[in-house]
Amino acid sequence: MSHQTIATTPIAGQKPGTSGLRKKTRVFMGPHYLENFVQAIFDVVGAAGKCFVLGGDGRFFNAEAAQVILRMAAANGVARVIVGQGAVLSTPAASHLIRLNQTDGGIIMSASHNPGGLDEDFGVKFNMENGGPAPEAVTEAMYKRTTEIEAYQIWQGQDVDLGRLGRQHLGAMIVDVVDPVTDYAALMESLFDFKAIATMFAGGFSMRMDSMSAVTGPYAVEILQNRLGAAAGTVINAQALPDFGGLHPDPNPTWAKALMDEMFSQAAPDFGAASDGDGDRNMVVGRGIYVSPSDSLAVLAANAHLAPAYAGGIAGVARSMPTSAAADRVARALGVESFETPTGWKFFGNLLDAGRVTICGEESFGTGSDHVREKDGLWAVLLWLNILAVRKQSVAQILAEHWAKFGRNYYSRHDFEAIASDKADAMMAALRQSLPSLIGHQIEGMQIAAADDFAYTDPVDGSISRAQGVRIVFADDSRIVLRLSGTGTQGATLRLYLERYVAGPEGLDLEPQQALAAIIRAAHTLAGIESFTGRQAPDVIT
Ligand code: VG1
Ligand code: CO
Repeated sequence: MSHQTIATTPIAGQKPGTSGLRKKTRVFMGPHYLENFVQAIFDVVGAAGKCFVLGGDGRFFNAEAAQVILRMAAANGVARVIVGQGAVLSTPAASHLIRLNQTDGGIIMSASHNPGGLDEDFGVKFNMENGGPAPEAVTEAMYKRTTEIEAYQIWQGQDVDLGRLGRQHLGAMIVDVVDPVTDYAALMESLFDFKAIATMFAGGFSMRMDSMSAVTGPYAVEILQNRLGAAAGTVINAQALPDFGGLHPDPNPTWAKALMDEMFSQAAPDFGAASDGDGDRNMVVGRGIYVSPSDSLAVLAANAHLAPAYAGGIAGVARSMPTSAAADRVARALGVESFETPTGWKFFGNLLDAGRVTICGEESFGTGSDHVREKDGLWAVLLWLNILAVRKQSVAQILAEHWAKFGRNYYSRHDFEAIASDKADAMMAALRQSLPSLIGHQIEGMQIAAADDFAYTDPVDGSISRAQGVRIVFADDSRIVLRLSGTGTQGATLRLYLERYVAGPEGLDLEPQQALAAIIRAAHTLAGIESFTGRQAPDVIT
């Protein structure tokens, strides 16, 4: 083994997006690419004497990248790294290990819901000592460092045996290989009433969990089948594959279509769920009824007190700006604070650390709480199960009662994928320019009451994040939001978010696309989607 200082030059474009640096796998495998970024991480957060967690979602190049990161950590003077066996950790499990072991942070290898494989995507992100994604100021500093990097440190020599549990050494650095599931499963058991859920399963309650050939397979099998007694075969696509079986590990009605079909069939189980590549997202489906993520957040907030961990009530609720306002109505009814943050889990960290909120969520199938500092797919599934076990009602009944009490926020997101970046940028620029003139404007029989580009001032540290998405709000609180994705690796993805509130008691059972039809038309007209991008219809509707 020898310590080497390798000369390098900056590589353009190593700018982390909504959730870390994501690129094509071949780009990450290119000369110095991974090394430059990892050195930039160590240069910004420090390495000497520190302790980090390391793991990833098991996608193609995960294990090789882990060896490089470990050899660089050793050469940079890191004292100890806690690695998931096989270099695998779900994102929430990694967040938990950082907190449990009070480490100085962690490196997570994942491109989450993006497909995996040699010709697909890879990603790396850094989480802080609170377990949460690095805030913008830190990721900006990492990016800046990549633009001036001249060398990186690495040990040449042997690999760590990541299949073997227990302690090893790499030079002077300790490497502790841990089971990826054990600590996480224990955390879940400490939060929820496993006895009540197990009793429900024992009573014949049926469930289908689609792990989408991604990281949650072993977690879901251990927790749902082994600990809670759900029938064998409850978890499908339970084996994590490096290319996710060639599918999109994105838990939404489009990519989890087999699950949707089963849940809407004659033989549907009582409850269905799916999770994404790195295990932080969840989709929840009842027998014959889909739960929109925004509604799921609201229902979880309204019912969290039914689970032991939240029996004392919740401090507050936070949602990302494009997420529907359904959760705000729950917060108001509970008499707790609610917050609207930019897209991306990193914006929830300060609010969670400060104890201002307990439950957070995003419209993109992400919900979580103060138990970790990431969204957590299985956590959401277990909270739903806990609620179902206590209320002894179906998902459909719970939603119907929720809407009857709070009204319904009809909601949908339309994604237009792989648009030429210059066209998407031109569309957003023109839209931003037109905002002041839109206020008071009539369209589709509705009046525009407000139009702006969302800027967020963090209530805890005062940091400001601008240009987080265009909001067009109508007089009846209906809403159009447009922003460009920060997780894609090819061209631009336009996300169009649509929302309309109906107070009830009439009109609570419409089909969402129909309920939103006028708002969808208005969005196309106001943004000129077709004239700028050539697209008439979205690629994915959720
Ligand atoms: C998307 C979602 C966002 C989520 C992010 C990371 O970002 O919209 O809500 O936090 O993915 O999720 P964007 O910039 O593409 O809209 V994950 O599960 O991919 O880490
Ligand atoms: Co994810």
